[in-house]
Amino acid sequence: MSSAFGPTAASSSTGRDLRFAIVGAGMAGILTAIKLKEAGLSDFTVYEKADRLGGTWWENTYPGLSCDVPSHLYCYSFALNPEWSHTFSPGSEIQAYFERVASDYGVVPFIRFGDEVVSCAFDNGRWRISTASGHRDEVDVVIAATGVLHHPKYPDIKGLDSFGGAVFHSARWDHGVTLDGARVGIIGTGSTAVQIVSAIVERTERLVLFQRTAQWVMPAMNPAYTPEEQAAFRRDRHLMEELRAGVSQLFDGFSGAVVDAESPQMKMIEDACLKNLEDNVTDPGLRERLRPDYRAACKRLIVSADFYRAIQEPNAELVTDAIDSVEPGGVRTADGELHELDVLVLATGFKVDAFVRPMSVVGRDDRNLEQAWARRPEAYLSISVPGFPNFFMLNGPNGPVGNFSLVEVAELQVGYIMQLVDRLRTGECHEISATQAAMDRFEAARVEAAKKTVWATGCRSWYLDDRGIPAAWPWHFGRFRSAMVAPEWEAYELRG
Ligand code: N01
Repeated sequence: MSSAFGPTAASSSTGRDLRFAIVGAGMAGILTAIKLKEAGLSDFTVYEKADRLGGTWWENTYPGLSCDVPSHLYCYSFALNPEWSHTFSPGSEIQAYFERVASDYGVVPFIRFGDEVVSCAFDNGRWRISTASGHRDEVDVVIAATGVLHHPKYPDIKGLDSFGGAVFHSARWDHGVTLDGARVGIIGTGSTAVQIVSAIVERTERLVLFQRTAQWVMPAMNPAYTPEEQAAFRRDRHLMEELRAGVSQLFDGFSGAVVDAESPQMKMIEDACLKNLEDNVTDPGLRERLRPDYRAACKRLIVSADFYRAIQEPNAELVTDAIDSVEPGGVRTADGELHELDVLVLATGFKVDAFVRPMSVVGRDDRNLEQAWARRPEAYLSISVPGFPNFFMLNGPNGPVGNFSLVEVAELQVGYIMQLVDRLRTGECHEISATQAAMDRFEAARVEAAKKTVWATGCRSWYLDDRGIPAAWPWHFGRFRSAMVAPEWEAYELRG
């Protein structure tokens, strides 16, 4: 089979044999495995620390989990799925999809489950890999597909450990804890908390949502596909392609809006969110407490059909007083009130600047990634770090993150990385990494552009780095697509 990404290693019968390690068997790792195999580069192992593939979709099992990117876009372009149940299908369906595709494309046997890569060291032209179990490997190329929203961020709240009921992070959901008839508190109002609130409010005796910052909520219906629609998708793949192209275009429009805070499109998004609030929250006091005091889409935009309905249920309470402490009986707020609870859910987000860490990565001249990232994580086009040859990242630092399909992003990145790999495979060079000059130029332009995005208009969000600058691709998504078509070779140092 030939690759969809132009001339590949598969076309060269005289090329070098390369061995690869893929780190992570989530959406991006499975994708990479499929593309390597398609290109005839079958000497690879996918290292996965969990016992199952799926990454974030395997780890997150909270009630209401779904993807706020429509399913026909949040799937591989080469494995469209006529069976999606909804516009925004639930997480369990997405997990099943990745498992089925991995199986259909024959990459499951390549995965080493339950073994975490703890270190990668570049030595004499190859990467030495060590895992937690003591397993060793030596490879020519490492492709890190370790995800972004991966390490739970626990809040630093006085007395949290003293809570007498069940307490857990949203990404470590404890399904042994009953919610039916319980008094449940949720800390956080991000995409996760909003999905949980909508899913569980009716089961609880009382639901208390602790809001530090109000959110803009974009309304979006989530209709189920009818059996007739699914049958039509099965019969005619073009229908899915058309649907996907339409949704992709909508997201392109969104990307154009968010990178230009003053654009008319941004105004339309803000108006739609505002209308959602005005039309759907009846109590004026509650409406004011739900009204954000910053620009729409400055934080990651919440997409929800039913959050406002859920928070207006008679057993739901929105608490906007700051949390003072947690006590055995519940959460005490700054006004002195104790909110008595049986269950406390920490929907407090993720440490987003870890990327491949805590894996130790030692590049050329014994320089490690901690040193290279001493200021903050940086990578040329979010893929390659100077001095770390043949080490490529998917969804690495400063890539497109804001309400896009990360599947589309990863597919574009894999296509690009395959072209870097081709240079190695054909023997044109033995080591390839971005130059420091290219990295610096890219980063300087990125930071300047990031300052003009809506993410930089004054709010707290996980998009912002330690300087308050958005750590994201700050241009239109079309520019990302163009950048991924082919490497600019002068940005790379090719050795050997
Ligand atoms: O996390 P978040 P998330 N006291 O970081 C609050 C993706 N995702 O898990 O806003 C009180 O967005 C914090 O308050 P504030 C998506 O990319 C996708 O919800 O900082 N509150 C905030 O409200 C998303 O953006 C889907 O003032 C505290 C919340 O916790 C990303 O995951 C679904 C606090 C954290 O929000 C992360 O979303 C779900 C404290 N000490 C998630 N500390 C899709 O549908 C934190 N907070 C694709």
